[in-house]
Amino acid sequence: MRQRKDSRLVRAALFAYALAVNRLSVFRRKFRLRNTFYPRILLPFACFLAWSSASWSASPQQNAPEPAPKVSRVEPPNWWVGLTPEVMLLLSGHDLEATRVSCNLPTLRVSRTQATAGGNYLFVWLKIGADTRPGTAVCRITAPKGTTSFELPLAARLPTLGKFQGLSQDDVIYLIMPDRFANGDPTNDDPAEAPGSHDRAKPRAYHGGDLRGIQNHLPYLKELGVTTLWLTPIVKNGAAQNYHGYGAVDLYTVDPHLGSLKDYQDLVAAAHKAGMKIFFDAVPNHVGPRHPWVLNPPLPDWFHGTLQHHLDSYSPLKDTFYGKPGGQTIANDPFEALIDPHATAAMKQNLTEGWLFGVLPDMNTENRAVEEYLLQNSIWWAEVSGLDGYRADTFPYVGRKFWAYWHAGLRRIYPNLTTIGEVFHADPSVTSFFVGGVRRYDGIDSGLSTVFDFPMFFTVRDVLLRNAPAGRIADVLRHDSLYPRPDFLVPFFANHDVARFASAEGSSATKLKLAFGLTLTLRGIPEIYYGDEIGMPGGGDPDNRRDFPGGWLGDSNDAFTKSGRMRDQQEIFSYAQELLRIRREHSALRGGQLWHLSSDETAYVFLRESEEERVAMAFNNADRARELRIPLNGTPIQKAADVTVLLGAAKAELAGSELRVSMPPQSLAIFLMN
Ligand SMILES: [Ca+2]
Ligand SMILES: [Ca+2]
Repeated sequence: MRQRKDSRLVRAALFAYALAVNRLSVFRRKFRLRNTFYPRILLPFACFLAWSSASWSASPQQNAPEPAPKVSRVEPPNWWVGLTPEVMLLLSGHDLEATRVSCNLPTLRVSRTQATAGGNYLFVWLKIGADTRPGTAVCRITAPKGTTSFELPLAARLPTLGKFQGLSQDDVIYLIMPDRFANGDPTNDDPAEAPGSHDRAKPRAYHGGDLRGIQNHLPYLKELGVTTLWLTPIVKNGAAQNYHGYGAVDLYTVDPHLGSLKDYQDLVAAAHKAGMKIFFDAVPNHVGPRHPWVLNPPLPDWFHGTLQHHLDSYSPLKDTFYGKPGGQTIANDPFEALIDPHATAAMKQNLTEGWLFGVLPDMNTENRAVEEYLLQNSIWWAEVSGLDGYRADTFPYVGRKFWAYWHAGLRRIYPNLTTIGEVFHADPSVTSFFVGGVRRYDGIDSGLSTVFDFPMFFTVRDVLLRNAPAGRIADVLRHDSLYPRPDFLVPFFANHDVARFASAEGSSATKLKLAFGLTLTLRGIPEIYYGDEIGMPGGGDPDNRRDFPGGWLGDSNDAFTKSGRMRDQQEIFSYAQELLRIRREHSALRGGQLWHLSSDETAYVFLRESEEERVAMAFNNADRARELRIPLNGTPIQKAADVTVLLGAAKAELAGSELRVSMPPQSLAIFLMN
């Protein structure tokens, strides 16, 4: 299962690019490890995790349990009437070999139970009759060693108006890592249950940012002009270094460093009040290595494999399999086999059933109870908070039947919810395959609303930082025909898994502005990574997750306010703000059809056309001024009589059937065409 390391080392050595844009989040950090130091570091690291997880979870079981059934936990902890006809409860405890479970409300019916793991778990499927009234059900468990009971609060649904909104092309997403944005509540910095986890001097420790901090700065985000906040996972994580949220130990609790469930509910409500939306980062592929399930799974096949015996996620396919000698795949996982109708199960299994990086316990999403658990968990977070959509982590690593089931279950209740999948790949034929709205060769429609536009991400960075031909932008865009809804794609130039744009080799303030300009005018619903609007620096993970200046009491630089921003921060901020204002004021830049006008080695010019207006965007990547002559015959603006510059230092005029644009070096301009 680890035979791939040599070829990956070769790939890493040959393709510095893969390391320059390396995808280094919690998992992505391990990706780099596997490319460079895998045998030396990752293996001992995995052993350490296994050991620490073992010592952490096993200790409570060393005491012999009392000889009577006991319920220590109920998941979900509460539910709603009028939401679903049935709820599957997962009870944890001991001696739960129930012979009978019954609840005190006559409209609740226990349809089935299943005790597992020697009585450590009990599944209870509870039918909720249509005439059930809100209240707390008390359910009694009869087992061979005695009886016990548990409670299940069943609430009425709150009004749904203004919740579960989903996205439209009017939206702009802003990605926040809550631990690194703003500290709104210093009392939760170092929770008693995770002593010593807080240390701002350590890049992989918790820094104290929290949900309250985000809520406090909604006015700043509103002033910038973004509409939707995607927060990296807020569920409880189990290790001091899991500030990023991708190592869950409890899928029903807010991480205590970030605040309480009430804080999350307050944040969503405050965002909605401010006309903004909140996205939740869902991670059904895996939990953290310290999740108690790892040593004591609710079912023998709760995970794909066990801690001792599992596949890792590395594809057995060599790059040459698809004729890419030397590993032409760049900084992404080899998802090609997953979209290939001719690939055997063996060629796909590591990706969908392997433990990510050989470490992260992979949920057996083919198991019906696991499916149900994960869907209910997502319904619970939506219902309890009113959130507006899900970002779906590591999308290709999860079986497609699961995604179809998950989406169908969510959409039955929340038809407008938008979901955005992470498919970290440069090839649009790969990314588009995972989007829903169409049945693929396997007969499955994943249900996914859209994906992040990773092909455009790679291209924008290549063009701006490495002077790749500007025409490559048009080359990505021509593949839009592969997507059911290309107008819903999410273009971006940075996220929490890659080095900050401002610190990438070849970058400059000018290039950063160009990255904003392209991302905010191309089709789709753009995403901005927190701090890029003030040109925050940072290398790979975790350096790309520095604290937002001004988010902590005593920060000498407060970039949340105009007076506190340094001159270079303000320069980028006002440029991004201006672009967002222009986008807000011009329907063509949000939902308009995109037409190529001209494209070559260093320039790309395109038009956005809505019913109301036509807006042209010209981009010159050359380090010299350029005069562009763009023929307009046969374009939607062939009868244009007037051109007005909305943004940029370019000059434009109409001459006969031509648009003549003179552009300064490395510049971008937006024109209104009438
Ligand atoms: Ca805090
Ligand atoms: Ca998986």
